[in-house]
Amino acid sequence: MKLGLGLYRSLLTPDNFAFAKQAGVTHLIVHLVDYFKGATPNLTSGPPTLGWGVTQNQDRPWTYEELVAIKKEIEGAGLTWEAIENFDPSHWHDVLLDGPKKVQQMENLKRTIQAIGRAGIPIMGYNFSIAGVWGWTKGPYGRGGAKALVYDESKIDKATPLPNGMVWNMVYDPDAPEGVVAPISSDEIWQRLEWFLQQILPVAEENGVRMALHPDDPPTDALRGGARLVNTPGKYQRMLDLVPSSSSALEYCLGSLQEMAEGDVYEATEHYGRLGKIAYVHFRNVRGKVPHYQEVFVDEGDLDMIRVLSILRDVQFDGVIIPDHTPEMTCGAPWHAGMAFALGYIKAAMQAVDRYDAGRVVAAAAR
Ligand SMILES: [Mn+2]
Repeated sequence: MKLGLGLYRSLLTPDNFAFAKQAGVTHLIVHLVDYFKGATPNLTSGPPTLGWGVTQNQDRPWTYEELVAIKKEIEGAGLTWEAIENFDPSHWHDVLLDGPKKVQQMENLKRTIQAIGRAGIPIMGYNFSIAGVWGWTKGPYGRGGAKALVYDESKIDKATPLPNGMVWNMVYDPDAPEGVVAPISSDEIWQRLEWFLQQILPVAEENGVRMALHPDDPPTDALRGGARLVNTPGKYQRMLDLVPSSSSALEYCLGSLQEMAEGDVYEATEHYGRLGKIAYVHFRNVRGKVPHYQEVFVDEGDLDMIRVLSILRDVQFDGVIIPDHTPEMTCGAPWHAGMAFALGYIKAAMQAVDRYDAGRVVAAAAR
């Protein structure tokens, strides 16, 4: 198991590379969608861990040259680029929405996967979602007043329609005509995913890239008129069976899985881990489930993180584990402090499960 950190494009700086290395990180997951465009990054309050804004790539696919330039910087700092996390919504809004540019955007996505493979980046994480990560509130709800996210359906109207020009919680067309996106059924979203997988997976296989799907966050039945996709752990299997491929894998988000109304995260981890389908892990803890849950520090949620790690060790998971969004701590660098806390916890937990007998750890966790 390897320790990683997720960084946004504007955070790919020498200081943040040093921060990562100091915490024992060896691998980076990079979000190339930059939520800071048009606004000054406010690093004292930290980057938005969940995006909202206007996309800016505007149909321009990432190029091989741009990826290689970023890779050089990462490797120059002694780190390894493990994965890109998320397409820019402007690259594939019509793939998600079944819109008129769908085929053209799909061809661009294929070229993007070719560039990613050629650049030697092994994983492309994606979140096949209409509404995206939406409906949460951020406030001083965490331990000791740490700023953390709460999802409470009694406080929102989860059917609030999605305006035209928006998908995945970001605006891709600020000039879209007035109106809202029509409701999307569960069958429709699964058909769209199937078409996407049929198109992308052969190209991913050919180019040595694994496509890793993030589950729904929040994992409700539907959000903003769009049915959700992987909102139970079992639906990950449905996705894998839809278009079988050695390049189809999971961006395994423990927090999202634990938020789901049904399913057992320990069983799921053993199942998907044994299949070798876990591409990388979002290490996040949570208290509660849909329709009401709260993101918490990794040591205090409903999920026994040490037990999960011991299962990952038992199934010989050899990939990268990164902190996910984490409560922000009160200091001059709230985001960095939250990450450092999570990284330190994960590092210690990895050493513990590596060094001590599997049976004893599991037995202790089950008591
Ligand atoms: Mn996640």
